[in-house]
Amino acid sequence: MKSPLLLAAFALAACTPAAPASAPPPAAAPAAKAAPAAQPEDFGPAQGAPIAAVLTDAPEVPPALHRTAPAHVVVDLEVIEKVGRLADGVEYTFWTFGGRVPGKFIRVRQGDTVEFHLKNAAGNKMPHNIDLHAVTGPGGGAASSFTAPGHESVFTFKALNAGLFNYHCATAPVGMHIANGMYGLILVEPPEGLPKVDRELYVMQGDFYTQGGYHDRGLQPFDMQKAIDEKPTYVLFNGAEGAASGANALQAKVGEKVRIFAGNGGPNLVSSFHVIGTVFDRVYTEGGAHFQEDVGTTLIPAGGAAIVELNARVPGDYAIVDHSIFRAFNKGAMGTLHVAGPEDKWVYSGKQADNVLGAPPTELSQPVVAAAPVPAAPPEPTALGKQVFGSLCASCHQANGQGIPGAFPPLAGSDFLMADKHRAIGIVLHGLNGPIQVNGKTFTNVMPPQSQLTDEEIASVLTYVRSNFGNHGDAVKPAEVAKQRNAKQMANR
Ligand code: HEC
Ligand SMILES: [Cu+2]
Repeated sequence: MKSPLLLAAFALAACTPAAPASAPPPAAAPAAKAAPAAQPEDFGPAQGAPIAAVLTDAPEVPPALHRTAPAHVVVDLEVIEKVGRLADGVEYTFWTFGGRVPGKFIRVRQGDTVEFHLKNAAGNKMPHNIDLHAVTGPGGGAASSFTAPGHESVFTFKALNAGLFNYHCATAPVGMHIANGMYGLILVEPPEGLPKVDRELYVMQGDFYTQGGYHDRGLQPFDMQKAIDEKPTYVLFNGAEGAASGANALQAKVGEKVRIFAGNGGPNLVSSFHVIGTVFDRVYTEGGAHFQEDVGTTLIPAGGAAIVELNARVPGDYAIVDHSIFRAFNKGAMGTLHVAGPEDKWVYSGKQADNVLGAPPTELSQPVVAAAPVPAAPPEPTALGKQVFGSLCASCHQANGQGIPGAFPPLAGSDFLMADKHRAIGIVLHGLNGPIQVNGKTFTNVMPPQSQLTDEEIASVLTYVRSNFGNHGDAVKPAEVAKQRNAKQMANR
């Protein structure tokens, strides 16, 4: 007996104009084949003359389409291999879709017929292709777009699914092509478009693998082993350190609804995408059709994307980070959203007080007025002292000993440090629990003891800080450190 489903399919096929005149038996005509016109993703034929797609470099986004019918859209994208800035003093040979990293932003409408022209510039050394995650077809287009330098490949696809999609080169070694910057985003708008916002921005993260270390200068070659080990030297927004901060910061105004198309090219890392000091009112997770609301940090997979929206309400600089946070502070994954406009104290007050808490004043809290004695010839800072300072003290007291107001007192020009050599030894050995006065400013923080250092290390680092950063003090000897260490140990017996 025939199943009711097959019978229904047969009946449908019989009354569809596209069906063959002599209908084959139901078993040979599965439902999907029988009624192509009834597929929900068929948006009808392209209307009007072909349209050239507007392509933009980050952080610009092509304007919303506002089209009411599918069109035949032509995308012209050229691969360019070129040396560019990775960080200050650091250069890299990027392979790009359109001359920059990330690649050009492409915007089409669901149902569009997209005629894709991939050009590989004549001066390039490598063949390239493109895999667009918005494409339904082998390799996402890669199977039809392998292109030698000086050539152009053409293929056409129907944008069946709406969403924000990653695209990338998929030529072997694929990871290397992506690591060199070959990725970008394509937005397929739903027919009704995305809800209106005041501003749209394009940000894309990528991890980079250089043979030198972070900030090692010069032209840095790609390091395949680091890439295989997934140990990037840099994690960057928009292809270079500072490409989305400082003079390149993303701009918005108070009162605006801001939409960020956030991609992650990888090749390896997934991104813990966050904009410090904001909440995403909406996140179209993974760039898909549905949104989640009220999100702090969203995960963007390598080869993925997310659409995030926020209301700019309070002026200021908002750091855009990969909240896998060492990447932000030590590998470059830091951008800025600058919001300009009037304050809204109702939403955020700014600092209202700085109150002193804690223990009653100790002897250390007495202001030190005596100036440091100036010896005739300050000792040469030893290499050891400089090294201990750089690897330990500088993390709190800062690279040039300038400190951080309200948190870490300065060692540079510090009256407190210079007034008493033996007290300084005691501070490094046993730590310090304020309040103290340094150059007229009160500090009420805690410095942990650094007694893991040897007598020689403590003597060297104190000699170093007491004879650098504008200080002119005499040397500290290891025997002086040993004496205090032993005295404390005796006292503790
Ligand atoms: C974890 C952070 C931290 C590290 C690491 C650290 N310090 Fe401090 N240091 C502090 C803080 C905080 C204070 C102030 C404590 C207070 O408010 O009472 C301080 C105070 C001092 C002072 C006295 C105040 C002044 O500015 O003269 C000296 C001297 C000093 N540190 C030297 C060092 C040296 C040398 C090292 C490296 C061996 C070092 N510190 C490492 C946090 C640190
Ligand atoms: Cu490539």
